Amino acid sequence: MSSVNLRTKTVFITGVSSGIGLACAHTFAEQGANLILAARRLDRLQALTTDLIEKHGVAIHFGELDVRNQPAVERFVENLPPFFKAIDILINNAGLSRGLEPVHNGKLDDWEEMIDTNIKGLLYVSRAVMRGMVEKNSGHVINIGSIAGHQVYPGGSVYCATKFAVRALSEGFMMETVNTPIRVSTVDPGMVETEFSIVRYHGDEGRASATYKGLTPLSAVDVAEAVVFVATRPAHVNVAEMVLLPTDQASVYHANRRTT
Ligand code: NDP
Ligand code: 8X3
Repeated sequence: MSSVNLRTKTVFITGVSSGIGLACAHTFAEQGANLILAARRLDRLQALTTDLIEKHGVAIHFGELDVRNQPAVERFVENLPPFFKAIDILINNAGLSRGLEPVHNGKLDDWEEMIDTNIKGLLYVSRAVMRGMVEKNSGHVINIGSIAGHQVYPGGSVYCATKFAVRALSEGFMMETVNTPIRVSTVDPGMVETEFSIVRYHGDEGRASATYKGLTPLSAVDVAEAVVFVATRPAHVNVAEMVLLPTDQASVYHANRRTT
């Protein structure tokens, strides 16, 4: 069976203004896919779109979107231009962590933001997009989970809970669409050096870079290439779950940090 050709596909990626989502936008555009790009930072979206059209000549629709805003998510999907209406692949990437405090010192705003983005936002986007996939009887949802959806670490209770939820939702979506050709996958990376830790530590770049000290983390491109692999398997193959770790990481507790 032949692999899926992305040239004929429309791919919707959330959270493309940075990190893994940005790398996915580049990698899927390189493969000739037409793209729907969303994030909150519109200036970055505009620059990215110009760059991708110049380099790859693909069709792109982009728009400012906060995935936590359910009516805005509905409007975004409802108002897609006709060429982009039939979404073939949804990459639920938008997400974040905030803080590393134990629950008894936890900041409520941080919890709300993680839960609203990583769980509820993913649900809102999936609901709006999967409706169309079920109608046309085809599609592929690829969720960006995390090693934090497999193991919990102190200070990560809430973030890990959101990523355990992403894993549960991926399994549930897969079961709910098993009588269709729709595929549902989760790609679950370990440490990836992006803006993730800067966001976690509310802009403290020193603390963020210490996260990766002495080891070689994954790059956003490493993850994007894995996502392209998942998306291009032949139609009868579903990579249900892929855990992708740096060679220097064996679990959320075990990392090989060199001192020299
Ligand atoms: P980045 O901070 O570099 O990128 C996060 C992206 O998500 C940004 O484009 C941001 O865009 C977007 N985003 C955040 N909140 C919202 C929102 N409410 N609505 C729309 N977009 C939003 O981090 P990563 O690339 O590392 O993170 C991407 C995903 O990968 C996340 O789900 C994260 O949990 C997951 N992950 C990351 C790992 C890592 O070690 N880096 C490891 C495992 C998983 P904007 O602010 O412009 O809206
Ligand atoms: C991000 C990876 O280990 O920082 O999901 O939680 S970790």
